[in-house]
Order: sequence, then structure tokens, then C-alpha cells
Amino acid sequence: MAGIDKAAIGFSIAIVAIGVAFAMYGDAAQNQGYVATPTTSKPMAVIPEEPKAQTDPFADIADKVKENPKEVMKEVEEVVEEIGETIKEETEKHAPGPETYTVEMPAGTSVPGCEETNACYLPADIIIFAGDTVEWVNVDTAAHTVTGGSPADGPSGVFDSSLVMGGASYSFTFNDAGSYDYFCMVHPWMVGSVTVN
Ligand SMILES: [Cu+2]
Repeated sequence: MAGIDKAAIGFSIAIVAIGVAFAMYGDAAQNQGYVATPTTSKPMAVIPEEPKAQTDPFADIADKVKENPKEVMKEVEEVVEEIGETIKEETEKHAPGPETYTVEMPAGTSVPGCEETNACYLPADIIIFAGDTVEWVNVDTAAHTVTGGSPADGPSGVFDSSLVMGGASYSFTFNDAGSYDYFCMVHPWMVGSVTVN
């Protein structure tokens, strides 16, 4: 996709710019004596030694750029390519368009107990993308609801299945990103959430 390629190129430029900035900063710092290890014994100039400087992953990037800029460029390009591929794969994975995810209302949830294992809806917490649909299937014999909100705060008004009989189902399409808690009006120990990215 052209958008991805542009993004990858932009990202590549950004990473190279960061590398160059580090290289330049490294030079400037050395020229001006702003090195982490004090070079004089003046008490006022003593900078405490910190392990931080050694664990910084960018600590030696300036040296690497100076020693072998082509090698560093190659490494950067490889990383950028990998990132680009990953973005492309993830995008294409979702490219077919909106998807429908199934959540079950399991048998036996009309009596408390399922809340102990967060299993009153299965799965109780799901993550989807905006535009996707969740279909709740009631495989129980008792009727349940899928009501946006929480037992403590009550219905949010965003979605509400009203009673879903045993064997029936209810679907809702989430068009807006956000975090949506829901519960069963009949059995308030039944709670779940949908996170929409
Ligand atoms: Cu219920």
C-alpha cells in the first residue's frame, strides 16, 4: 500500500535524523567537555558516576555512526524495513474490513460463581477495532442482557440488548473507539468489557 510505503520512508528519515542528531550531539558534547566522566579534578565539576550512561541503548550510537556510517545506515534500514513489514502485515490482517467477534453467555451464569473467574461472558474482556461487531450468543437456558454500563453506575445508554432468551443472540457494532463496560441487568455479577481501538 502506498500509504504504508510513505509511512515507512517517513519513519526511515526520522530514525536517520535521530542517528545524525546523536552523532552531532556526541561531537558537540565532547568538544565542549560535557562528557559524563569528569576530566578535571575540580570539586565543583565532579559529576557523579551513574550506571544510567552505560545502560543507555543510544550511548554508543554516535561512535558507531562515526566508525562505520554505512553499516549503521544499513542496520537502520533493516529495522525500518522490518517495522514497515510488521505494520503492513497488521494492516492487511485487518484489511478485509469489519469483523464480527463472538462472546458467549455461558450456561449456569444465572447463579453467582462465574464472576470468580471472570467467566460470566466468554471472553469477558475483548479488544476490537472501530467498525467491528460483537455478537453475544446466549448458550444458557436463562435469559440475560448485555447492557452498557456497570452494576454500580447503571446503564450507560450506549447499548442494551434487553432480554436475550436462551439460544438467542444480540449484536452491536462499535463505531467509536473507547472502553465499554457492560453487565447483565438480571444478574449483576455478570460483567464484561469491550475495548475498541
Ligand atoms: Cu444474566
